[in-house]
Amino acid sequence: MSKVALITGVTGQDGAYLAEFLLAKGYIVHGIKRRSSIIKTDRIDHLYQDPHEENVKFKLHYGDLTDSTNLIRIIQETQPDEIYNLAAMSHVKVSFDTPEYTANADGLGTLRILEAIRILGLKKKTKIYQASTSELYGLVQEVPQSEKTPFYPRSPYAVAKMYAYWITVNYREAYGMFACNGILFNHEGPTRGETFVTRKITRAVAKIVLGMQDKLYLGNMNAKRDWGHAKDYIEAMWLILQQDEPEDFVIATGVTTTVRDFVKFAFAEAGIELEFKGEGENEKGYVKSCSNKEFKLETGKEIVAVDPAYFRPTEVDLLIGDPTKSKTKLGWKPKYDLKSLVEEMVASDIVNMKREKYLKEGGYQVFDGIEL
Ligand code: NDP
Ligand code: GDR
Repeated sequence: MSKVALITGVTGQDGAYLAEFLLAKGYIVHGIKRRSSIIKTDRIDHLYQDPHEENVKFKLHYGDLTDSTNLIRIIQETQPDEIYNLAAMSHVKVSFDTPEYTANADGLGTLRILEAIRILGLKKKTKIYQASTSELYGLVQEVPQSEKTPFYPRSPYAVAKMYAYWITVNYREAYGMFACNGILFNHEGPTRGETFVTRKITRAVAKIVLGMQDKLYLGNMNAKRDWGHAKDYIEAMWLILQQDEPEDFVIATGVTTTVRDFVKFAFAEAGIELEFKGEGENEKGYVKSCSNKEFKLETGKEIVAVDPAYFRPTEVDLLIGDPTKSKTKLGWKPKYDLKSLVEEMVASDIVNMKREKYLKEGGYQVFDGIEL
């Protein structure tokens, strides 16, 4: 008998990778997606199976984490062995603009899933993975950050996720549920949302070298993040639910890098050496040399600048995770390092942007997104 998994947030970066991973393991995968005015299933289109056919292994359901009746019904219908709660308003900066919604979806949404399991009498059957985050550590208390490091959240997003973290622990302790937190540090990839900093940078590298954009505007380039690849991290989610006992795990690489260095590494992938001058709001990045044979950028050209609009009211300055527990207990080991991550993201965005440029030049309308 195939195991059954239910993924909330299946249309997101992690949800799509996880669905693919679980299908390859022989699971029947149910995903919850939100209704939207245009179809936004690009990340899972390659997994789609016509529901009219027999033996369908991947099924989508309309739903929302803010609607308990809907969650109870879907969980009752699908009777999952494993639930991966990945759905969230996941953008830290946007959470300052939509704090109440973020608390509802990211905080109470988790409670709704846990309660649904309890109401439906599934607490002995269904294991739950909660997508917790390194944002919980917020204002630096100690480095590297481990499962024992105290939390000090610095955004409405992180505060909502802190509720989700503790309600998961509480339901485990109060009702004996197999409910676990994966405290995942930043993880990226070619399908990362376009407004997270890594993808914003790799898209800009591609657009700048192809002459489609002049400059990349960023916020705080001094922030340091422990960046890994989403493909490695979704495997850890699965491993967490395959343990004998429910526990919480930090998933990280243990290496931290500034946003500025990520910018340098990304442009270097396209053969452009950058030099930064100035400080704070006046810092700028210039072309020091360009060895790329296909694209030419003139030396001294200013291609990176700071826009304070991207600063956050309260920032998380330094994240660096201690993955010792996940390495020893889960046997988890990432396959990607930062170099191979940046390489893959830049190469993918150059292909994406070449296609976009070609279509535009051919007179086709291309939805380009809005720079945020
Ligand atoms: P994404 O932003 O790419 O995906 C979020 C998903 O949640 C999307 O499918 C989105 O749907 C869905 N969603 C948002 N709000 C709701 C709602 N109210 N009801 C139902 N679905 C909703 O995030 P990631 O894939 O990067 O992250 C997955 C999870 O892991 C998130 O909870 C995130 O907070 C957490 N996390 C992520 C890390 C990272 O570095 N990527 C690190 C640590 C934690 P739609 O497509 O319709 O917008
Ligand atoms: P983060 O990711 O907030 O860590 O949350 P993001 O990529 O948005 O920011 C990382 C750091 O880069 C700085 N930064 C900018 N960020 C964005 N988005 N845009 C900019 O122009 C810019 N310039 C500088 C930020 O200030 C920050 O310090 C991600 C999300 O996936 C969360 O859901 C997840 O929980 C955490 O990672 C772990």
